Formats: sequence, C-alpha cells, structure tokens
Amino acid sequence: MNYSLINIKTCSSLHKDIGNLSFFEAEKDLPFEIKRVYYTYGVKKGETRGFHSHKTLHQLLVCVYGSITVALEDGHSYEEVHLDDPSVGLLIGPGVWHTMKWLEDDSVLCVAASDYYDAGDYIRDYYEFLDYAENLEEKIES
Ligand code: T46
Repeated sequence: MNYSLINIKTCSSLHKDIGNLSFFEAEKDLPFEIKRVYYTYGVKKGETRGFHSHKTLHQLLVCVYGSITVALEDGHSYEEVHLDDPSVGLLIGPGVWHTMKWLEDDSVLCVAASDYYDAGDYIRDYYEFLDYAENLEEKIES
C-alpha cells in the first residue's frame, strides 16, 4: 500500500531535560515539496474524520499531541497505524482511502501536503475510490 512510517528528526533541549523538539525541512526530509501545512484539533475522543482518498496528493501526517488511529485501504488490503508519538510521521500517497479516529480528546493532527488545497483532488465516494484504485493499479502495471 502507498504509505510508510518515517522517523522525524528529534532533539532534546540543549541544557536541561525540558522536552523535545522535532522538525522536518522542505526539500530535505520528505519525498515531496511541501506546499501546504494544516492541522486538525478540537476533536472529541471517538470521532472519525477523513473518509476519502486523494488522486495526486502526497502527505505527511503527524499526531503532535494525543493519540489517533489512521485506517488505510487501497482496494485490496486494510491496515491501521496508531499515531501517538510526535517524532513519527505517516506518509500517505495518492490512491489510499483513509480515516482518522481520535483516541483521546483534543489530539492534534498536523499535516504537510505536496500541493495547495484542491477540492477536485478528493475522492469522497467509496465506490468511486474502488474504481479509481483499480484503474491506478492497471496504469502502474502497464
Ligand atoms: C486529509 C486528512 C488527513 C480547506 O479549505 N483547506 C485545506 O487545506 C483543508 C485540508 C481543508 N479545507 C476545508 C475543506 C472542508 O470544507 O476544510 C474543511 C474540512 O476538511 P475535511 O472534511 O476534508 O477534513 P478531514 O479532517 O476529513 O481531512 C483532512 C484533509 O482535508 C485531507 O486532505 O487527507 O485531513
């Protein structure tokens, strides 16, 4: 499936043990150019967002506070990734249906995206997604 987990560079504080600092840099740390950053917050435990796939967009998802399960599906397989560590990021490419379930109140999901917001890049109908995923696979195979 078109996703992977990456470690985000992380430093402790310089002098005392007062927390960590994680960072990723444009053109260095991600396999795409960052054109947009957004974050989702104020979501209650048990709520699920997402329910879509992207046609071309690449994204890095980081749960910077709390705990979120991301469910991923490509038309053949289903996998779940648990994000609860700000030093771990989930890269999701095009053609992956994803949902994000909040496991703790007020968890925060931060996303770096390869392009500007475009409503036309979303597939929000599950059956349309299945057709799209099948065609994408045929294109890759030929
Ligand atoms: C994704 C997951 C991980 C904008 O106007 N600009 C933006 O950059 C974004 C991301 C959204 N919006 C608008 C579109 C909707 O009217 O914000 C509203 C909520 O978006 P949506 O319901 O798509 O939010 P999520 O949390 O279901 O999905 C978001 C991203 O939209 C999506 O690309 O992959 O997070």
